[in-house]
Parts: sequence; structure tokens; C-alpha cells
Amino acid sequence: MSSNLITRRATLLGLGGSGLILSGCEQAVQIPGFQGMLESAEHLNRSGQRLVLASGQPLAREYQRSEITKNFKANGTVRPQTDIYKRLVVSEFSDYKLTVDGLVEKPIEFTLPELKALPSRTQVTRHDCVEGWSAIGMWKGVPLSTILMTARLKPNARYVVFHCADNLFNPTSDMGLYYESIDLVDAFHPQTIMAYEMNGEALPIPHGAPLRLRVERQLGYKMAKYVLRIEAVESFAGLGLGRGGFWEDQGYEWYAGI
Ligand SMILES: Nc1nc2c(c(=O)[nH]1)N[C@H]1C(S)=C(S)[C@@H](COP(=O)(O)O)O[C@H]1N2
Ligand SMILES: [Mo]
Repeated sequence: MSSNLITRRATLLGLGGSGLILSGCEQAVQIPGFQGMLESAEHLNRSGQRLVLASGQPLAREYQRSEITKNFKANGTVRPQTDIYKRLVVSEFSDYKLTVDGLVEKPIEFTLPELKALPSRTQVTRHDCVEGWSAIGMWKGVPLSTILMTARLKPNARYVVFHCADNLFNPTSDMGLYYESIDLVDAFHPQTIMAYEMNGEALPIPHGAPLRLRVERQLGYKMAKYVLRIEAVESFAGLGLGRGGFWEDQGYEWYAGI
């Protein structure tokens, strides 16, 4: 494989700035997941979805650090009461693992130190909740694209589902847990990250510790907190009430673009 080809494919995916692209083939193949990226790129090209235009996707506006909101509201669940989460809190999240499975070639788990060792992205963005409030925060995390390229999506994967540790309506139940889903355009968007820091500190429990999604061109309810598992699926019809997310099952729109 020529490095030209790698660069061209990476550019198609909008990965030029992600830090994964090195100059030569020899260097490139040493990066875990790089092969997966190429295979994903194959699939994206083959599938002919609008995904190949990911590099042309607009970025959400980014702000100055001086514009960060002093008291960013925490909303929805602010402290999960499920047994699994309570155990994680007791261990101060040292037992935490993010599972990545479903329609992937290589199901994989990441500890927090493993996630933090991956290239990160930091962004200062505005969060808009459908309830009518907004707040600006700084988020640091791993691009979701990096995680998905490591696990290598299968060709029939069309959505990425986030399974959370909380049940908003029935807090101690481990059924009916919060979940969300996004399509591959948002999943590979450069500002879509799994965040472990907020405003320069470890993500606080009210905001989704230890790991939450930031998908910056969508409304707040898409930004799954307390994420335990990322599942690649062809369809979300079989999850929850089949509408693609906890709030979607209550009647909210699946596509919550701002
Ligand atoms: N797991 C989980 N994720 C969630 C929620 C929730 O209740 N549980 N609430 C959503 C809503 S409606 C919003 S506005 C944001 C709030 O994020 P914040 O608490 O950091 O402000 O999280 C979203 N993600
Ligand atoms: Mo929200």
C-alpha cells in the first residue's frame, strides 16, 4: 500500500488533523487500529454513503476558554443509582472498562488509562438542551473515530449505540437504562469524542463520569453520560422501544441536529 493511498483515504475521512497520520507506510502500520482505519475507509468508499464526505462536514463553533460557563448545569441523571455504577464509584472508577462490540471485527475493552493514552482532542463548545438552556464547556477525550477504527466496523454497521449506567425514571433499576445512537457521519466527525475531562478536570459524576459522549452538532440529550458500552449495529429497531434512544422512545426526534 503506498503512503499516497493512505493519505488520500485519510483525507477522505477527515483524519488529517487527528495525529494518526504519519509520513510513511512503515510508521503508519505500527499504530494500533490503523489497519482498521483503512478497512473502514474501504467500506465507507464502497458503501457510497454520505460518510465519504465526512471531511467536508462543518464543525460546530468552538469558543475561547474565557467564555466557559461558570456553573454548567447538570441535567437528567446526576448520580446513577444502579448497582453497577455504585460499584464503580467505590473503586473510584479503577474497575471501569469501556466495551466496544456489536458489528465490529475486533470487540475490545478499554480501561480509563488506556483511553487516556490515546491521542486526544480538546474543544470548547456550547451545549444546548431542549429544555431551553445552554452552557459552554471545555471537553477533552478520545475521538470516537479512533475507538471505532481500533475495533474495525463491519461493512453492515450503520449506527453506533451508547449504553449507559443509569435509568432516569427508575433510578435503581438495571433495566431500561439510558441509551443513545448516532449515525456514522456523526460518529466519524472530528468533534465527536468520548470525553473523560471537563474544564480541565476529571469528568465529574453529575456530568457523566467517567466517560461521556460529546457529539457537538446535536442537542444535549444525544450526549450520553456514564457510557459503559459502545455497540455498532445495523438497526436500532431492537433496542428499547426501537426509536434509537431513551428520549427518542419518549417522542423526541432521533436526529437532533442544531
Ligand atoms: N446517561 C445519561 N445521559 C444523558 C442524560 C441522562 O439523564 N442520562 N441526560 C441528557 C440531557 S437531556 C442533557 S441536556 C445532557 C446533560 O449533560 P450535563 O449533565 O453535563 O449538563 O446529558 C444528556 N445525557
Ligand atoms: Mo437536555
